[in-house]
Amino acid sequence: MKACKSGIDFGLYLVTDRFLAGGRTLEQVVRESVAGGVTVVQLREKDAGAREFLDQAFVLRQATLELGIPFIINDRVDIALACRAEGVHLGQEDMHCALARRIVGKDMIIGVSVSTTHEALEAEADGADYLGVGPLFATSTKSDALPPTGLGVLQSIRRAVRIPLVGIGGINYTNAGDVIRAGGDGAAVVSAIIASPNPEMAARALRSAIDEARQFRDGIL
Ligand code: TZP
Ligand code: MG
Repeated sequence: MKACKSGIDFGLYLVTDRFLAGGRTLEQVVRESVAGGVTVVQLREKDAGAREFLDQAFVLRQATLELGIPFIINDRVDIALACRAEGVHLGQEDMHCALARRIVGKDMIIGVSVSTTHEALEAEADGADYLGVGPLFATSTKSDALPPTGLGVLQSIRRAVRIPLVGIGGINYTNAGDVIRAGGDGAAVVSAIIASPNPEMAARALRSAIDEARQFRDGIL
């Protein structure tokens, strides 16, 4: 595993979507998926107002503290600060990373979504701690997702920057190992875990594919 400033293991990065949780609470799905091997949790709320977002953020902040798992807030620097999350994740249309860095200080983790090497270099120069790269494969989870980049973009970005890379978009247990072999430090998933009837087993299958690919990469297998 590559060390980063925070020591975070980005191996299996869960991004939430409460509309895919099928009547279960996000807290329940998060707890089960962490039992199966999720290493980071990001709260992503695209339709919630600030209060609803904050209510959910406080619930998952408490759960992730109890579970010892880093907690990241999607889009909203203010909510990340308010709930004392470990990090905030910014897209290309969110607050610029450099400005967010000035607001959150040097210790908060900032992740940036990128789909090109140019965006990756810019985000790294602006102080990003890790990058979400994708969508790598076709996904129906994000309505405004760009066309899939394929793994070639991840390989190119791996050669261009030093910070950790997390692949995202259409990842499941059959292709998660490919993401690691292409240079990813981890794989971020939404539907493969959140929409699963058994989030713990889904996470376990993903983790075992990721761990095996990491062991190959690190020359252990
Ligand atoms: N950003 C790029 S693709 C995506 C996000 C949030 C959605 C990924 O969802 P899934 O279900 O893992 O394909
Ligand atoms: Mg965003």
